[in-house]
Amino acid sequence: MSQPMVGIVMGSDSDLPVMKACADMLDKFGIAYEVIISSAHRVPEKTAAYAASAESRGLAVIVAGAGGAAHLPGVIAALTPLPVIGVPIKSGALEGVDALYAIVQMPAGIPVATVAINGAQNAGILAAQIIGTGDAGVRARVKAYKEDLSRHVESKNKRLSE
Ligand code: RP5
Repeated sequence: MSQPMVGIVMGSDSDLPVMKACADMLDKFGIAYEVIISSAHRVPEKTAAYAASAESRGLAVIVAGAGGAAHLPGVIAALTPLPVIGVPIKSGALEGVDALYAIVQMPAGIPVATVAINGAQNAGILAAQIIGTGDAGVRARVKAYKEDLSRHVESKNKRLSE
């Protein structure tokens, strides 16, 4: 098993069905990752220890997903120099808008790169793009992925004009 480059963290196992899309993208780009459940509220010490050790354990990027009062990405970002991507998870009465606001409205000095509500797929792509800045192989796979997207749109246009 190769050294994980991305830590995928989520507040609850109920977030797993959404966060799987991030893992699927990393699989596609050939990037090793680890997955853990660690809530900023239910297990704050575990979350702090995870964030504080992430850099020395060789991670390059952390993707953190949480719903509701979603403090997980921000707390992790406060405790690591690594880039943190936050995924607001749709849950409860406010359906993810609460999580979006909690994750995106970080104070100056502690950024979290926030994707859309349930946007775990984009979080995986963004993590690959960050890793790709220093890894030509990953960058080439991201490029190929984007070319595929554009071919897909063009094939739809072609069908429309037939
Ligand atoms: C958050 O509360 C989790 O990230 C999850 O999205 C939400 C609900 O958690 P569970 O009650 O399903 O464990 O902390």
